[in-house]
Amino acid sequence: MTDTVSTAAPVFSVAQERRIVTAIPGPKSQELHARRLAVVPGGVSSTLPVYIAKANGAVLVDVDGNQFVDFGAGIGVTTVGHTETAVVEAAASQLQDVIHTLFTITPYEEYVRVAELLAEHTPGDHAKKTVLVNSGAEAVENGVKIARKHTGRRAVAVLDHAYHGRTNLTMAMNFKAMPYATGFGPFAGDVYHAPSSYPYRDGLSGAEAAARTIGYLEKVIGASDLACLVVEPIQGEGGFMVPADGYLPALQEWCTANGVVFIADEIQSGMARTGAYYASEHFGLVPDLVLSAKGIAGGLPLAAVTGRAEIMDSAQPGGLGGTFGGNPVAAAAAIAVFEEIEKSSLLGEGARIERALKPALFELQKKYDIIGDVRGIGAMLAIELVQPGTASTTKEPNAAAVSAIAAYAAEQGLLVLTAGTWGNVLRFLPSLAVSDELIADAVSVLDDAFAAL
Ligand code: PLZ
Repeated sequence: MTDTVSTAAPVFSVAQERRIVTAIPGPKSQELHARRLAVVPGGVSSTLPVYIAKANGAVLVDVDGNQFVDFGAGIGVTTVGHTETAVVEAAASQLQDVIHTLFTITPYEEYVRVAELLAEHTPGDHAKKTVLVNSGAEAVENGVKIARKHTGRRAVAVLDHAYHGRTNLTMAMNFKAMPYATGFGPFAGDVYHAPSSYPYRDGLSGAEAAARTIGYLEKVIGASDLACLVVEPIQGEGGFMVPADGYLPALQEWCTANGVVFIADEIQSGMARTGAYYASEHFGLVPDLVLSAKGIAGGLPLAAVTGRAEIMDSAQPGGLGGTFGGNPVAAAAAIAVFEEIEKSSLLGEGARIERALKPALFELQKKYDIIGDVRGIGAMLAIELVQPGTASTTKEPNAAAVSAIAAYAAEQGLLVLTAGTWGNVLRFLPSLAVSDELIADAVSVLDDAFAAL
């Protein structure tokens, strides 16, 4: 036994098990859904319209008493677990003290502490500074603002299959028009989409894919006009593609050599999800700017741009801010998340989850030939589904199978999320609180779902 491994079993207020007691959605959820349809626009959809009354650890409880094993964690937000005790206590205590002042009017310690923690835990040991904002998209917007100010250049480059948000600038940065951008233009200009590394589909080595990306950047934009390259080290909405070896370091090296700010969008891949604080670490990257959101505050809205002090300091006084950015309650929750990661050795949990889940997914792939690819790192794993008989040839996307499996799983009490440019990826991003038993249980549901296809 080593003293770095926590042996105290977490205590849960909800039994960590699936339990289905009604049709899905149940009668109370259906009633709520009817009310919702009258007052919430159709543009806001819900993957699984069961209305949640309680959540704890890796389990959601709906208003009808059904319990779901949550393999989505609110798209990678409740990484430390739903209603994690330390997060709840820190937020509750902060609510009693100060709820809001606006940091740019009268500051408070919690903001500074989060910036210190981010300086400590983002990759690299250079001097770093942080601005806190509300959402992932806002972090992307601010990263681009800062990079443009620092370089005096106009162009922004992103990669194919990327997802960066729903604001005007970030709509232009996403790969998929539908449903994120269609009809919502005009869009921000000077955004360029470069080819990415997608080993299952492009078959390129990291060096080959990097040469293709860099060739595009040099020809289509020209380094001297390029402010920043924004990259998700493991793409989230795109389908958890892990780039080929050497791809990301080559991009970073080219950016450094050409004065281009290298921005890692770690909004989905960060905060201990992959077994490292940031997925960048798996690739040996030291990004100029790192974007955090989602998992950073255990479920409260908070996001951050952390980066090299000299780049972050290029914005003029008053140039960065926002009413709720770095809200004291969200900041207190974030401090608790960082403490919890250390105290409960949560960096080991990503690897544990990968050990429990990934081999089981490879076993499913042996059984079901529509599983074309199994990929991901830590608690960020996915399978890409293709049409029967095409897994090693044309790899024709199979979105229908993904929808059918997600629907079957939901009826059995397992919430899984979809992803992918063609909607043909099932992604698994449970909270780090998910036990090996729940993972085995979820795999048996998936096995049944594939068998039932
Ligand atoms: N960058 C890598 O994954 C958010 C989108 C949910 P916000 N992804 C989930 C939805 O349907 O809107 C995301 C991301 C990456 C940026 C964002 C944007 O983060 O907090 O949703 O603005």
